[in-house]
Amino acid sequence: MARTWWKEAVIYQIYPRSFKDSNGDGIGDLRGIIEKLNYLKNLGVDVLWLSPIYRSPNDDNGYDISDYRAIMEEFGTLSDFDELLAGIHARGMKLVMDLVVNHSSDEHPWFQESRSSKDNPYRDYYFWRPEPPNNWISFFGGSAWQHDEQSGEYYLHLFSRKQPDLNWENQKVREEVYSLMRFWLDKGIDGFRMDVIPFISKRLDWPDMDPDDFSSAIEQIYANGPRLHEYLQEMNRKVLSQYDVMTVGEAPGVPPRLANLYVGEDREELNMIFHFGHMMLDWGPGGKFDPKDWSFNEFKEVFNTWHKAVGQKGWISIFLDNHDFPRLVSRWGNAGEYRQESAKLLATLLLTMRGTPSIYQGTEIGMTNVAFEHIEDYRDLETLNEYREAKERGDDLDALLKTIHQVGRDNARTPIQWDDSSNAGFTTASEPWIRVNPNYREINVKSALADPNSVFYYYRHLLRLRKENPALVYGDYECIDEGSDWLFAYHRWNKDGEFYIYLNFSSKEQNGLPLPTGIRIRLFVSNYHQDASFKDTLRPWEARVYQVVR
Ligand code: ISL
Ligand code: CA
Repeated sequence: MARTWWKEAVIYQIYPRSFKDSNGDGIGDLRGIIEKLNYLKNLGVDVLWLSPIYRSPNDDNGYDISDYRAIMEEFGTLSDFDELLAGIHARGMKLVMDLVVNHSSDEHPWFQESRSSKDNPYRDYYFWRPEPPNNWISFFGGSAWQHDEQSGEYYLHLFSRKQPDLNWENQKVREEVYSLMRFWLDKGIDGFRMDVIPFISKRLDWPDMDPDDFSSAIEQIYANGPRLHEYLQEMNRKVLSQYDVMTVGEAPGVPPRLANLYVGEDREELNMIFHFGHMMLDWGPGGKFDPKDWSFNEFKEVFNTWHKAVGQKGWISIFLDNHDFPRLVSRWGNAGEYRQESAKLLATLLLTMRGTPSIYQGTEIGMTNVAFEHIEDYRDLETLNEYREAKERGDDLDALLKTIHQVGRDNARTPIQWDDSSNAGFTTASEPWIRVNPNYREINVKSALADPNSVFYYYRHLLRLRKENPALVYGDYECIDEGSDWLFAYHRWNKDGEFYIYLNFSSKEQNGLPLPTGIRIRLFVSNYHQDASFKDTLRPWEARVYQVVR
């Protein structure tokens, strides 16, 4: 496979609203990020991906953009942005911006014009119909068609009603997008993470969905529309190919068999996608608030299947949490007794799997889910809409609150815990925009930096090892645990090196580690102090990586 910088890089995702507040208004901002650049450099990540920082009324925390060429007032100014970009580049890191162009805000001038009358020149920038042509349900609840008083028609919104879907059929819309992309690329940014990019081409025969199976509709109805690849190729030809930048498409609804249509090296579309195989494994037909059981072997199978699907032709990005999902240690590890061990085990998976890893802010110190007792403490519109609808239906609200504690997006959106002072050192304001997780006195950056055994230093160590060992980036991958219900074990190898990785996904000591025979191996990294008596036993949440001595 061709070597490229974005395959070797490690991404760090910043959710600016919750990262660091520099001016005491309770909201994270660009100058807060500037303050912490040395911290991120010290961690050893290469690419900073910022969740949206554009002007926005914040119905969906910036994923609803009203001006693609301006910075959100709360976050700062364009000159703060220039300083941030220069500071990132001066440290040898790169900056990736979020590109949210499946929809805009309803407060964007395009939509203001579009809704003003049926013959406005911007009418066709969005999808208007006299009656809803189908039964589509929006991601954030209710019909995906919203009646608009002004012109008496309905417009399409796959997300909130303040996020109308842009009409990519219209060449003018596409040119507007390419032009705003050039605006940022010409400033010197290093790429884009593309929000719900598989949704931009709509099925214009407007097929009905199965109203009881939202999860299947994502793939069959919303994603992978008829003109999608034509659009991505056009975007690549007209914009991306003119710059040395990376792209990663957020790809809910893209099944493995379609992966290389997006990321195959011969396709000239995207460099990588974030797939949702493991992230939606626990979604029942009703979506995330309708959780279903899943098995550990299904979880492993996702990685195996995706590896086979992209093979030597394409590339993916690996992530285990982000701003839309629970904290990885609460979801797949043990956030209690074995918080540090399991956080390190998950770091091992993230950084030794094949693909470009993406670390979500706070994960490097093992931050956990939060369980607010009162719905009033939640901020995410998805959570609040679900709660309101459940109340209208007369559902059990205590049960829903428990589900929110498990799956809600605000789990990942509480402020970064910088130290043990009030509000975790995130802000000097008495009230941050969302409450800090009460466990900040124990879990925070300051204490992680003071403890050589912390999750932070484990990340830093592994990030270095990954840089020094191209086999961990480009090497082939094979799962070797044969369906164990506690062990995830795999082999990574190429001409440069060879590794065996063993991960005990349980809170029990486990025997019978299938170590390779007939070759010499040495312990390369582990999340426990090593003791020879544990040779083929793994302690709770123990992770061990062996290197083959050649
Ligand atoms: O968490 C989810 C909803 O339950 C995901 O399905 C999520 O909505 C989906 O992955 C798309 O996410 C992206 O686009 C949304 C935005 O709210 C998310 O924050 C963003 O990551 C709309 O722009
Ligand atoms: Ca601020």
